[in-house]
Amino acid sequence: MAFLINDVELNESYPKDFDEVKHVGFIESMDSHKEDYINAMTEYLRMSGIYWCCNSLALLGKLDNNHSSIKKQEVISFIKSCECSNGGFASSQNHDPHLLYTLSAIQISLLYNSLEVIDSDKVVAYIKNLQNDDGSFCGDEWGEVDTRFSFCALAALALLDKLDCIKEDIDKIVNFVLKCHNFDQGFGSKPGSESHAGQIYCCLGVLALTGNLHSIDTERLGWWLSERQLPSGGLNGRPEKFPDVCYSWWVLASLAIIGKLSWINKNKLERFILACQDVELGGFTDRPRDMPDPFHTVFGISGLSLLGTYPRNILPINPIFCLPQHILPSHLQYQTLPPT
Ligand code: GRG
Repeated sequence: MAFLINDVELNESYPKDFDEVKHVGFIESMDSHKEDYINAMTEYLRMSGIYWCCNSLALLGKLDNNHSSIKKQEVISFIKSCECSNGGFASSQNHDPHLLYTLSAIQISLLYNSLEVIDSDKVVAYIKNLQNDDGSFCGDEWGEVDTRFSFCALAALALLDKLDCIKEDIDKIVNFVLKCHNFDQGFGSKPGSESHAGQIYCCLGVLALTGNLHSIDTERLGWWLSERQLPSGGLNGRPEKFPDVCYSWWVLASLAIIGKLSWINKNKLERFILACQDVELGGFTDRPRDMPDPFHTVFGISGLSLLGTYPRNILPINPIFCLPQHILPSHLQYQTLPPT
């Protein structure tokens, strides 16, 4: 009986060299599409979109106000315009505030060395208000609970140096995350939900930020994560799924946090990521020959940064915060597990 694997075949014509100039051009071109249909359709995630773009440029050392077409003052004014009366940030003006966009707003402010644009006391009040009795967090006032939001809440507080404000709740926050820990050692979005690499990254982030990485079996989790690598070298987010360049971040950052980055074949993953570049437009696609977008571009570049295998000018990235290491002061260099 033949086994069918959901994978892609890499062919010799796919790109092998990192085209930095094209990627910078692709990201900067996002700024000139303001009247486009796609731009209007992605208003609901604009703040995160700006974070993906700015982080991509920053990792390439190109988030320089004088040289980039993305202007610092415009971005900072945009962030300010999305601040809501309850302290949270919306994706765009006239949208509801959400933890996802609150974290993105903080990340962009840090990338521009402008954290003062964020009223941290108001953000703390906003985040505390979204916490539930069982330690979980809602993403917004409409009540969806997900381990992504536990991570967004803790990462936002950590970046603002305000984790102390919830110190009496840390145990229940961690307990909720551990309730989402599955028999296969992965984590899901809620108790009983299927393990998924994206949720694993979020849960490991919470455990790392609270000093609780010792409470899970990282050897077996390392197995689950390294089994995400397919014959093409690409990574999927859970069993039976196709590879996608974004898992070069979610899986690899998770492996980095638990000190097991060497448990996958780095050369094969690098080959897969490079094959996902769009040679004409620049940017990265989910799989070879699809359409590039800022989401897959930032996670392609971030994955290459973590791999550190290719002689290129991608700056080292922090596996918890998904920001360039050099912009994070020493109190934000949270401990990950030593390599094994
Ligand atoms: C600071 C990097 C950073 C993140 C903030 C929002 C967030 C915290 C984390 C998201 C983690 C997550 C759940 C990532 C997965 C995203 C994704 C590609 C989901 C697709 O899910 P499916 O089911 O795809 O459509 P598969 O690949 O499973 O078929």
